[in-house]
Amino acid sequence: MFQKILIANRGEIALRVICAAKDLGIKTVAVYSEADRHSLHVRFADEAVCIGPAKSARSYLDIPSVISAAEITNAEAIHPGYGFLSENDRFAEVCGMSGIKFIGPTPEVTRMMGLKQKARQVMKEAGVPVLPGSPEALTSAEEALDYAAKIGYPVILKAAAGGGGRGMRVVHSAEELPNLLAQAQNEAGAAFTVPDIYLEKYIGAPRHIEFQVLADEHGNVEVLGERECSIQRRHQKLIEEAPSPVMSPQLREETIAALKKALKAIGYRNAGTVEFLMDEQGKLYFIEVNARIQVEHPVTEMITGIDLVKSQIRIAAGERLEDILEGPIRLNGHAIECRINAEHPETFAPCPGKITGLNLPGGIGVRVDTAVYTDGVIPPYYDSLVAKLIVHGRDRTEAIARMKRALDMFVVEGIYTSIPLQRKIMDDEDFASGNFDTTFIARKLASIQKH
Ligand code: MV4
Repeated sequence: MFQKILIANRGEIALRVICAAKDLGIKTVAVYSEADRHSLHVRFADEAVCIGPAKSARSYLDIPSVISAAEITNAEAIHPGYGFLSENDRFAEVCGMSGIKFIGPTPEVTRMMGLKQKARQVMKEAGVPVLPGSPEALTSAEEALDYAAKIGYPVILKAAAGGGGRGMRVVHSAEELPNLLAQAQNEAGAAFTVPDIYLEKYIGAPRHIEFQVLADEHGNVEVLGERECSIQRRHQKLIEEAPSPVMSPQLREETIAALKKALKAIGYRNAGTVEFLMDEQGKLYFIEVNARIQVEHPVTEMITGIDLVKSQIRIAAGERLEDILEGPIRLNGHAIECRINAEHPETFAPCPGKITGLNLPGGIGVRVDTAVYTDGVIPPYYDSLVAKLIVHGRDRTEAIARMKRALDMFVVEGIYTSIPLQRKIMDDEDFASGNFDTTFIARKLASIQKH
């Protein structure tokens, strides 16, 4: 096992990795920007290195600064958290060249998963259902029109190197396709190193369901069930839960079997998430792989009892999944996470600032992952996540009741947060009955905000 690891991140996820390392008896090195000098990840790590100014391009995203910090502190491995350098294949490569273990997939796999059509192709070959689409990048409007005619409208244009919804265009008819293709190509050319665009069948009002995987360096893969992530606004998830209220045991088992085969074929290593869309018929279709630990990983931890971050570190140290997991994966009860953001409840504008008063909820079945404290400051330079409030119950009804009381007891003074919005969603009848999809927030926002 490693003696010392460096955490190339900040905020709640940096603290989360410090917790996992402490549980394993591993020393930790924090890195921080000048804006994060007084952050809890700096305070609770064994050592801390300032790596640059507030702007992340010159600190948390600066590969030479992060690598230097690892070298001067003799850290043997780097955990990238989520965001920042977590899916940067070049960073993983530089770690390797510097003799530092990157706690994540190999650079080759990260690169391949970043190319959406390539990922789609390997999934399809292993029997994971994918949407009908163009197998290669589109080379002309004529070619795109041919595919779209074959598949049937509506279709969606996506950037091969995109993700998270950037640069997508929905096409409803042949007339509008050439223009939308040109727009998508321009946008992708400006935003990504690979300008390619492909198309696939468009699903309106899908549910967003994702599967958590763990894979070791000996070719073993396990899938830890799914998460329901449909409650989102503009590609920012607000609420995640596990299991999905609409997943049947049979569909889960079929999907898990296909995913194990696919991930073994790819040579996937470490933790990862495989995203799917579910259509109105309840069919799942692969969309992309996230080769990192995700914000919403705690809901899976709560229903499996498995520490995913600790598992990541043990996998990177060469341990076998059978030794890490100690028996079959069991899905137990129901977990829900609310992302508490520093944002205006009506405009959603980020609201950084000083937290003048704070009460974190607790009690049975409640977990709070956060790096905030009274008189602490949320800086304007990074994302606006203040805390993740996670609850667990024997069933979904108990989990919702616990989320309501925990939100009621969650006090954050000095800044606006999404707590009031989350609390209202918990009272929504369609949320309670599990009757929702990715259009839920857009459809309900006006009426939710009125009450
Ligand atoms: C889609 C889709 C409908 N049909 N693909 C958005 C993020 C990116 N990961 C994929 N996304 C979508 N891909 C097809 N073929 C609808 C979306 C989508 C979406 C997906 C998941 C969660 C929220 C979403 C919000 C809008 C659109």
